[in-house]
Amino acid sequence: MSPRKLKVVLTRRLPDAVETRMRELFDAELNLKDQPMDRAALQAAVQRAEVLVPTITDVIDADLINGAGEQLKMIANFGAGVDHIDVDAAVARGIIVTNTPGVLTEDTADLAMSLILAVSRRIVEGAQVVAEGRFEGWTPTWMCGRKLWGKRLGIVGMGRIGQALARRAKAFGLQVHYHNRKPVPALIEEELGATYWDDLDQMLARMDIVSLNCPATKDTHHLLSAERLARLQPHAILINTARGELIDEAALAQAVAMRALSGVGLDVFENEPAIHHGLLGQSNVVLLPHLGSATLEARQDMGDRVIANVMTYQNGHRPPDRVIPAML
Ligand code: 8YV
Repeated sequence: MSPRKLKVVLTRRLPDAVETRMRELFDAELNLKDQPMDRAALQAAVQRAEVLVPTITDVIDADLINGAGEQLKMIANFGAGVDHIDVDAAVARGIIVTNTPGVLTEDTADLAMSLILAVSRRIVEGAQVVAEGRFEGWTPTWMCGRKLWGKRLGIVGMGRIGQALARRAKAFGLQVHYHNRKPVPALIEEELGATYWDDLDQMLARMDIVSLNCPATKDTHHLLSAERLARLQPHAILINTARGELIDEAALAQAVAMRALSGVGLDVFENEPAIHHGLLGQSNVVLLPHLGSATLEARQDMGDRVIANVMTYQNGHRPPDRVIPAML
C-alpha cells in the first residue's frame, strides 16, 4: 500500500514542472499569487501544513514555529541557506528541517566570478556608456580597469561554493587564499593551490579581491564590520554572493564614499530588497538582485531536491538533506 500523501504547503510559486510533480506526489497546496506570504498567511499555513516549503522570503522564526499546529512535521526549504529559519526551535519541537545543498553551487560560483570580472573590468559601466550613446571612440587611457591575472583573491568560507569559485579563479590566474573555520583537506588545498589564513584580519589586509562565501549565522553577522572593512587595501574589491548580513552595509556605503576600497560587487543585501542608498548610483559598485541560483536548471534541481526530501520522509525514511544545528 502506498503511504498517505502529506499535506505540503508551498509559500511561493516554484518552476511549473516542480509544482506539477508535487501535485502528483503529495497533497500539495500552491501559492498561486506568487507574492511572499504575510505573517498572518504564514501563521495559518503552519496550522494546516504537514510539510512547509518556504523560501528565503519567509521568516520562519521561533514564534512561528512554536505557534504551529502539531501536524507540522517538516520544513523543506527551497534553497541552501537556512538563516531565515530558526532551526534550533524547529528541532526542539521535533520538526525536521531540510535544504537543497549542492545543486546551486556552480551557478552561485559563476555569479561570484561574474561580479569579480564586472567590477575589475568595469563591464557594467562600459555597457552603460554604449547603451547611452556616449561611446565616442577608443582612447589609450580611458575606462581602464584592473588586471586579474596574478592578483590575490581571498575567499571567506571554503565550503562548496567557495571551492567552486576557487576553481574558476585559478583558471583566471588568480592566487587563491582563504579563511575558514578550519583548513580544507590537504588534497583539495593542493588542487586549488590555495593558502589558508587562520586570521581573517590578516588575510583581509593583504588581498586584492575578497569574496564572501560563508553562511549567515549568529557568529558571522557583520563579519565585515566597519573595523574589518578598514583593513581592506584601497585598491581592493569586495564581492558578496552569500548573505547581506555578513557586511555592515552602512559601514560599506561609508567606505565606498571615502574611497577606502576600489570596487564592490553585491548580489545580496542586509535588508533585502532594500539597499543602502549610499551604494546606489556608484560607478564602481555593481549590484544584482539576488541572482546567485537564478538559472532554470538550478531552480529545477532545487525543486527536485525538495521533492526528494519530502518523498523520502513520506515513505518513512530519513530525508537526505537534513539540517542539524551543529552543522550551522
Ligand atoms: C535562493 C540562496 O534563491 O539557496 C540559497 O541559499 O540564497 C538563493 O540562491 C534562495 O535561497 C531561494 O530560497
